[in-house]
Amino acid sequence: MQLEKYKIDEANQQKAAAHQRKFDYVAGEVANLDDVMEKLAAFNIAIPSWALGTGGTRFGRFSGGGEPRSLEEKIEDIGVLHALNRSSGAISLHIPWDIPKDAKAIKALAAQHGLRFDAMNSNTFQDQSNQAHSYKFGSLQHVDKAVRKQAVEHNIEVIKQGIELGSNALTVWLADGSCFPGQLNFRKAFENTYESLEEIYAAMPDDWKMYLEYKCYEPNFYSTTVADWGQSYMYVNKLGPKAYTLVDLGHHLPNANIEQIVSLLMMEGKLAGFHFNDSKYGDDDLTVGSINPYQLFLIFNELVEGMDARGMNHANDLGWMIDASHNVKDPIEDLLQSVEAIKIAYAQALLVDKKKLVEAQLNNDAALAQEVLQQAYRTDVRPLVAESRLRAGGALDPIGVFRSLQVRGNLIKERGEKTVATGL
Ligand code: AOS
Ligand code: ZN
Ligand code: ZN
Repeated sequence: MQLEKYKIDEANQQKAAAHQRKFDYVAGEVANLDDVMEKLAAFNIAIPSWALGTGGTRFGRFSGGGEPRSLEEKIEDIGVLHALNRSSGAISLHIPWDIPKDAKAIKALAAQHGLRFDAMNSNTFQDQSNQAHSYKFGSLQHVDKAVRKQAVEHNIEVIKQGIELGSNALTVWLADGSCFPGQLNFRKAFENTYESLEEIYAAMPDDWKMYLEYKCYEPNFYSTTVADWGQSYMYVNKLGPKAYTLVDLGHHLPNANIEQIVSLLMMEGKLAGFHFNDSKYGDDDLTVGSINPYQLFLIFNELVEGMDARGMNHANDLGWMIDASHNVKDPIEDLLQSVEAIKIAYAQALLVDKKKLVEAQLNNDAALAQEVLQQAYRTDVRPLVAESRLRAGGALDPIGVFRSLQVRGNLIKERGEKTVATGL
């Protein structure tokens, strides 16, 4: 299934006049309009291969039908997303949920849809049928060297597959930890994990990065061996210049000040990038911006400030990925919403009057600082984001077009009603 450009253009025609009115209105208010439009156009967010099917929970899974049954079909779905929003030009694979049997052919198919391969994700949190040792009591932390070795080798295999595809980053998320007090020795678990990570690190090409994710709980409920940003930072700092800390928004204790974590990791040159999602309670993996869009804006405000202070390229110098999974929405519509929410927060952060904010900070003027931030946050930047899509050949109203062209219906016709995305 491929979306024809002329159909998107036709749909845009119907919305053109109303869009132009809204765009002119907000554009007139934005002093740095060209800069904002240029940066929005360059900003892409990688789609995780596991988000294209209904994720479900451990209590059940309700497939919407027409889900991708292979890596090729996942790439096609991301092609649809990218055709609609022109901002989803990358895919993040998960091994072994995705098995790129013929790397050349997979790479060519992705290129056909304008996609590149973002970070590769390894999986040592589940047992595969062909595996010698179990990860029930951890992988890189395991008390048994043979289990650690198996997990290290898996990660090295993922790096090899990534090289073939042109990726240049490995994301390591560990479920390692313990469920009960006394179950493990924290220090030894850390040391084992560090030693395993060192071996993986040594196998990475020089132009690769390791992204080490942290998570405070789940599936282990007493301790996690990379539990928070400080612990991840300890590992990546010891590992060396190719290792960075990845922030997944859902992996913090309630009310953590994520924007402050982001700012400080960037200050140390150790921020890898993001797994974007939203949550009310824990690692809910809900649609980005569905619960707390103000927090997302505050994070982007720190990102823009920090990246500018360090002379970084917004689009390329950090890893931008979505990590979401849930039960009730069409996965493609959900991802369109997530990408849109990220671009809105980014656009708002680009509108912050930095000069005024710095002045307010130097004068200890807390009220003015809040005014400056909320002036940007409360600006309706949706027409700017839509205009950026339009100029890049995308849809003014991606979900509207997805629905009016009956994309899901066509996918169901093509793939069937009872499909289960591979790996989930
Ligand atoms: C798990 O909670 C982490 O967020 C992982 O990044 C991710 O969900 C997983 O790798 C997908 O399998
Ligand atoms: Zn994640
Ligand atoms: Zn997570």
